[in-house]
This record gives sequence, structure tokens and C-alpha cells, in this order.
Amino acid sequence: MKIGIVGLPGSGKTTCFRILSGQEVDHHGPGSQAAVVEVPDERTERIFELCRPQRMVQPETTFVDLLALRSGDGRAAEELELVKVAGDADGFAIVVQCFGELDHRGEPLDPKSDLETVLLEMSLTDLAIVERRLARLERKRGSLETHEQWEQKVLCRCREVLSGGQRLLHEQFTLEEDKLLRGFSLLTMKPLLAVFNVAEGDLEGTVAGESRQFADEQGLGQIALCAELEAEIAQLPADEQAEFLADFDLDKPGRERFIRAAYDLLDVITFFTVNENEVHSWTISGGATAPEAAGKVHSDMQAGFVRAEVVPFAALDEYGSIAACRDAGVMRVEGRDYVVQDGDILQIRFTR
Ligand SMILES: Nc1nc2c(ncn2[C@@H]2O[C@H](COP(=O)(O)OP(=O)(O)OP(=O)(O)O)[C@@H](O)[C@H]2O)c(=O)[nH]1
Ligand SMILES: [Mg+2]
Repeated sequence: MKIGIVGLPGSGKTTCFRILSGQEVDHHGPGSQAAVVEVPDERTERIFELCRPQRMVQPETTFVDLLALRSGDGRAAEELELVKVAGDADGFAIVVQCFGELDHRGEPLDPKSDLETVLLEMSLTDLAIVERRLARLERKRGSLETHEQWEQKVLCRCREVLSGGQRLLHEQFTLEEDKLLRGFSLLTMKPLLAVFNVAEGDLEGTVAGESRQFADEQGLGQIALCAELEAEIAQLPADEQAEFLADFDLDKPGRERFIRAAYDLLDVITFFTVNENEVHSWTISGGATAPEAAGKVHSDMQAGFVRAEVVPFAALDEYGSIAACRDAGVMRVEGRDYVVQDGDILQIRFTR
């Protein structure tokens, strides 16, 4: 999974990246940087404890600290950079400045307008991509093949949506159209998480008020956190971290809340496999079937899928071992159509 971090200059992108990656970075120059982050799942540790395999593998997510989006001048180069690095992202986190009095231009803080600007910039970036392609097709007018005529129609529809400042995510496309558009790595086809970066004294995000409502209306996921405070807490030894979090009435570190929100946004669920060697936790899109989950582990397992033996995490937690679950009759045998549930422990049976 890959999430791009975007936002206006000085909104706190790099600070968020530091919380997520645990890396000490100073990122003001051109270019972007990525960190692969191991995503904590307490259940993996519990399974490890109960089943005692040799090792534990947690899923990973890549976060990319991208360039600041700027409106107007100088956009073209940044656009290209953004599409190049972020084209294959599964979603974006938009960091919105809600701390301090003034924004990066020295104007009074206006989170709603900042968020609008970022959304607009993303639509305009897509619009430029669509128009470039349309112009190329237009040049061939008269000699367009049937599939190009179809493409032209699809792109004209996109142009209409985008020039109205809307995103493509909420448009209904057929599978074929969707496949075509994916090839363009359009930014507005991906889900968005608004990260309201609030001041230490405003953890409820009152300053973000209007912009939160706007994010809701736009169908964005959202969280509020104080990036600077979280970054400081993240530097502390583990036992002191808990104390600090409690002091600020935060039940979980920002890193975990951020990642959780991103997973919810992307509709990602976690399933587990366990044998004597390892417990492995995997992420997959919500709605995926058992053979698709098997394919995550190994393509042979998907091709030769026979059945899955399923133990929900809660059952293992209660009965203490897979064998005990089987004896208690809480292990289920599921076929090809089974939709994997968050927390399932799967044993895939397959033929080679
Ligand atoms: N008070 C306060 N300051 C913050 C917070 N988050 C970030 N800052 C400060 O805001 C400044 C910009 O933060 P960065 O994380 O570098 O922002 P950025 O979006 O990466 O900035 P550019 O890459 O230059 O666009 C830094 O001086 C941070 O210390 C916050 O939650 N509260
Ligand atoms: Mg930065």
C-alpha cells in the first residue's frame, strides 16, 4: 500500500512523514522521499505469543513525502513530479495547516480555503493530463480507430467533471473505462484523507471546524492531530510516550491513528496466516474473496485454491490454539466465494 502526503507549503507534511517513518528528516529541497513503514497490529503479536512460531511479519505501507502543492505559477513542474512519484499511490493524505495565526503567505489562517485549493490543484493536474491526451486524439481527427473514438468520449466526460472542479472518484465508470483511466494515473481517482494539523492547545480541532464539514461534504476521510507534538512524543522512550499521551488525553499515538485512518479510507482489512515458521499479517482490500487472499500469499495458492480453513482472531484469542478452535467447532471451512473478514486467520488448502 502506498500513500502520498500532499499539502500546501509549511502545512506540516514533513513533520507528519517523520511521525510515520520514525526518520529524522529535513526536507525542504526539491524531490520527494519515501519510507516503508511497518504497520503495527497488536493481533499479530498475540498470535505470535499463542502459536509460538519462529518469527512475525507485519504488513508494510509506503508513505511518500511529496512536494508542496502551489497554486498558479510554477505548477507545471510540480505537477509532473507529483504524477511521477504519486501515480501509483493508493490514496493521498492532505495535510491542512490549522496551527498558528498566519499561513505560508503570511495571510490569516483559512483551513477550508487551503483544502479547497489542494482539491482544485489536484483536479487541474488531472485536467491537464486529460487535455493533453485529448489534443493528441484531436490531431488525428478523421483517422481515429473505434477504440480511440471511445477513449475520446470517456475523456471528454472526465474533462467536464474536472473543469467543474470535481473529482473523478465519485463518477461511475464501467470496468473498461476504469481500466483506461487507471493508465493515466489520475490523482482525483484516489481516495483522500484530510489530516488537520492542529495546535497543541486545540487537539479537538475547533480551528478546523468549517473545513471539517467541508471535508465531510467532499467525501474525504479525516483526522485531527498535532504533528509537532506527536513528533516530539515519538522521539521519547516507549514508557514515557504512554505517560505523555495520557497527559494530553490521547489514547493512541498519532502514527497509529494516521495509519488506521488510512486503512479505513482505503477499505483495507488484515488477515493472518500462521505455521510453525511464522505468523504473517497481510493487508487486502475489503470485499476480497478467499482465493484472492490466497493469491496475496502465493500465486500458486490462488491457482490451486481448494478451500480455506478459517479461525476468527477472537476465537484463537479465546481458545488459545488453532487445534483447540478446531475441537471447539469454531473453525469454519470456506470455499471460493468466501469474503475474507478482518482478523481472519486462514489456512489455505490448495493443489499444485
Ligand atoms: N505549532 C505547530 N507547528 C508545526 C506543527 N506542525 C508543523 N509545524 C511547524 O511548521 C513548519 C513547517 O512544517 P513542515 O513539516 O516542514 O511542513 P511541510 O509541509 O513539510 O513544509 P514544506 O515542505 O516546506 O512545504 C515547521 O517549522 C514545523 O515545526 C504543529 O502541529 N504545530
Ligand atoms: Mg516538507
